[in-house]
Amino acid sequence: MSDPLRIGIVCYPKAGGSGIVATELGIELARRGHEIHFISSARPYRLSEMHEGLHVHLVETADYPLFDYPPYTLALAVKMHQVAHFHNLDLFHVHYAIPHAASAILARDMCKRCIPVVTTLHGTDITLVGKHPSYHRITRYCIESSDAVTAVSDWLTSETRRIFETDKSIQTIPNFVDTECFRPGCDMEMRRRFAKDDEVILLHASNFRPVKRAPFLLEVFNQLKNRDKSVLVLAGDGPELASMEHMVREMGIEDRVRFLGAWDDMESLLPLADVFMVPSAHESFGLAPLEAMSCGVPVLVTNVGGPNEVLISGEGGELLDPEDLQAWVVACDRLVADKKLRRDQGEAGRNRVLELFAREKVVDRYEVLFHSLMEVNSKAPEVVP
Ligand code: GMT
Repeated sequence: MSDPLRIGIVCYPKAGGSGIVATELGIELARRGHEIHFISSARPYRLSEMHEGLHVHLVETADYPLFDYPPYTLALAVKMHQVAHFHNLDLFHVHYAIPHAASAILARDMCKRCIPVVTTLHGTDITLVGKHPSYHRITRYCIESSDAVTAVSDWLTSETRRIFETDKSIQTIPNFVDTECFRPGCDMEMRRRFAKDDEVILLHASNFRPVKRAPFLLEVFNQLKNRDKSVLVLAGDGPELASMEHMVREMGIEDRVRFLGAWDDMESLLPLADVFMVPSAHESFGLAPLEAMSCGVPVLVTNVGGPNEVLISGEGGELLDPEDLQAWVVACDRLVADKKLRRDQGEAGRNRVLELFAREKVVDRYEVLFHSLMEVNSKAPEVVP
């Protein structure tokens, strides 16, 4: 084993991809003997059990009548500084640029020793929030001031360079999945809670934000030739859900669409599905389809962004133009009608995940990066307080 490190990981605690990746990374690093300190506003979702070497530090914001909003970014910087001081951290690894990278840079400046900051860009921190005029300059500053920057796909790396006109070195390290946890194997008893044995389950899971374009799936479903042989299952919670319930009633397809709400146990739900669908306007990576592929479920995914690096059309599913309704209807009908095609695509997808996105291989790359920063740091002059 390489030298154990003490790492402060900052992430959003909610059920979003960036928080999931940060948490799974921390768990695996702790398993490898590193000491991991999660610093967040709440216990990270997916951190369901504690393992040796894992610690959680909650950020507390103090409110005051003068504040319109309590300044979380500052409270986070202070907590990071405290954790670095009391636990002698070697580095900070922050997930999602805003505001985590800004807090990390402040915390690094407050520390008497030099603690490298690794910023991992996940997607909307660049493509939606980071490019907003209110955050553009600070996001660029944070990217350029980080000691190392990673992005979850080559597409996100080049979008970052384009949007921020920066030539900062950005290393692509893709997302990963625990292929033992996310594996094929359908629990028929559980499946019967959603569909009859001869019905096909089409599944979508997301945070139902506009970028996911989940309402489009209702249009696809409504036009399927094989609609009466299938059930559309929608897992997750978010801003577009209420209007989708209304659309379902308008379309008269209530008996074929199941809304599950927020769903924690994705590794049990995904293997029940026959097809997994994500028609987003863009995805920097697409962690949910990766987890579906790992479960041997064929996916239909947007062809805008990182999914082009995760999937090859015909090997695990299809990449589709998110605006092309007919293409989605045809691709979906084809899979609904053909069980063998679903099985072949599912197997090909699982093999691709095992080859390229298995947790062990990807976490090795983070470990190499962290150790390279330690080497650079050991050669840096002492910072005088
Ligand atoms: O925007 C979201 O849907 C959530 C966001 C997150 O950070 O929680 O997801 C982004 O990061 C994921 C993990 O790296 C990626 O798999 C998603 O593709 C990405 N979302 C988008 O780019 C829309």
